[in-house]
Amino acid sequence: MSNLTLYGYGESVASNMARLALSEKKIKFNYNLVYLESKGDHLRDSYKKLNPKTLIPTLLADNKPIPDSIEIMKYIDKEFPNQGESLFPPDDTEFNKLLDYLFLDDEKELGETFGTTGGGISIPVLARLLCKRSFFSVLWDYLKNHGVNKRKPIFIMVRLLGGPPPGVYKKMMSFLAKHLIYTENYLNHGKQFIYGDSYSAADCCLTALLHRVQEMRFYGVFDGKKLPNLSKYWNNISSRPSYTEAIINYETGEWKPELIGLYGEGPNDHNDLLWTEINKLIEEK
Ligand SMILES: N[C@@H](CCC(=O)N[C@@H](CS)C(=O)NCC(=O)O)C(=O)O
Repeated sequence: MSNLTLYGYGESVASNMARLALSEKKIKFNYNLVYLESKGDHLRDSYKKLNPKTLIPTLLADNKPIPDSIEIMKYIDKEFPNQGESLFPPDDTEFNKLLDYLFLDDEKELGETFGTTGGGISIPVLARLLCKRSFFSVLWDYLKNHGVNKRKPIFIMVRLLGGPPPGVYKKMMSFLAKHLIYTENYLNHGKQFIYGDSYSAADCCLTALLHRVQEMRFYGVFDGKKLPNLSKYWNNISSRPSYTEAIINYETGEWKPELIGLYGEGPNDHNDLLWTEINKLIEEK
């Protein structure tokens, strides 16, 4: 059996996807916490050697680094075929299309897919964490060390403004509304999981995304009223042991105070806008 170490961060959508997969496959691993915006641990040379894009997660398997959540899922599914859930159906174009839509694709624009929207809706918290560091250390670190060129100006701008650039978060609400409705309709198939009757890598992605929706205090999405399929799906998926094991148990605690600072005990300040967008789409149908 290989010796596995995961490099990840608690409140990270892509790390949650990989940890869910490890949990569903009942695989034990060592864990290395890499602090992102608040400290910039992922931008250090030692981590860049493992993951040249300076993104998390990375799985170290017998000293071989495997960057990217989907690659990690593929690797463990192949290495441990008879353990836990089987995450990938044999070559299936429809499944691959769904996965492309749900995973956090760092080549795509924020909002383009559900996966990248998970990053977009997180910006208010990321901004506050970045603001724990001086503007010049963020500027220097991201310009010099970040491995994805198109992310550099985004993080620097967000640090400068202390929040999302004007209009960007509003735009994220219309993307999020669109993706929630798309997923709600996809689930019209009435099956237990997003790709049918068995749990798959697509569920790892969707669970992490829906958790982020809830974490960012978008209320009413899972109350069963307007999006009944999503609510049913969420109840099912969040009651699996993997949800606690892979997501809740790994929270660093860095996000909670920032969310309270942003929204107190209430909903996201764009919650009403999200619902205006969702209602518009429901009426158009
Ligand atoms: N395609 C990658 C995306 C990974 C990714 O974007 N990770 C985020 C955290 S969820 C990250 O490392 N952000 C830090 C940064 O870009 O500086 C994957 O699925 O693993």
